[in-house]
Amino acid sequence: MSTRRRASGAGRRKADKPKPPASRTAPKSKKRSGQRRAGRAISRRAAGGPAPKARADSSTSAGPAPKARPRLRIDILTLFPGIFESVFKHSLLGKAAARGLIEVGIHDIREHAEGRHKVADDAPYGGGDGMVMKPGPVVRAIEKARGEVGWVILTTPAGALLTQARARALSAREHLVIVCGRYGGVDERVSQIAVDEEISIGDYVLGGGEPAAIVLVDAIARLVPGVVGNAESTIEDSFEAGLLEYPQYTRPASFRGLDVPAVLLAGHHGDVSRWRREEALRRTRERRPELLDKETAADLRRASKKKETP
Ligand code: 6GU
Repeated sequence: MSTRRRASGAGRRKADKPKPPASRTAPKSKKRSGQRRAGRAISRRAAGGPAPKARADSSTSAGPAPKARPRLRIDILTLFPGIFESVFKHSLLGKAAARGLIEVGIHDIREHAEGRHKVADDAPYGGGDGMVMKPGPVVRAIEKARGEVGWVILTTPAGALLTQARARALSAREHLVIVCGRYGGVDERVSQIAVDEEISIGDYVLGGGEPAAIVLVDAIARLVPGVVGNAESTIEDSFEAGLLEYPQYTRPASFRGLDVPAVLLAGHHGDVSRWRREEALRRTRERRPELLDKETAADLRRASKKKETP
């Protein structure tokens, strides 16, 4: 279905998720079925078709990890590889890696820089603060890491906002390459030549893309089948239903004068579900009203009406 377009000159469309409107390189197209980088033979699937379904389910069973192919490989390209060491060792991801579900590689972009000093950044043309990552080392690092099906993501505050839906889609891929941009930015030609998608983790500016990459990997990894114990637990998360999560309680039933809501102690599953849904809606309305689409707003009205007329 997706006809791969050979990028003419610098024009290379971001497949899948286009860059935010600022993009000058992306020709307008309603279709998300995308094309990838120019001049590279790629599989249909990699060419921006629907993300691959999770692979055959033989490895989800409990017990010692099957040491076959991991479900997801993630390669991170950075100027600061040390940042990732302890983070990934001490997280959910560390355990997933130990069980062979996810494989993570950290790569120093500077290794692809030239000259005795291995310079990987330079002052911006046109002036301004900060240093800009040079295109050569970044593109070479990407080309070495991405293989045949690697989906290349650049972390940048100028990217499209990360959402739970986006994280879920990315978790179904088999190989992600995450390039950590730095504060001053990355030469735009890197995106034109070798990046499939630019992602931001929120409307604030970080000193570098590394913390964003950690956030991204965490959000994606826990959605890979088998990483979080109970598959249902990720389905009930905040945002999966488009709502914030309902309040949770554990023992003791009374703490410093605050009691756990009686409905949770009574053991009536239907009542508990209803209560949770109402609480999730109430919280969302109070804290993040923009998350409520028309449909949920209607639900919310129904829920609060029921409350008023018992
Ligand atoms: Cl991905 N990078 C940087 N430097 N700042 C950010 C960001 C990314 N997302 C939000 N702020």
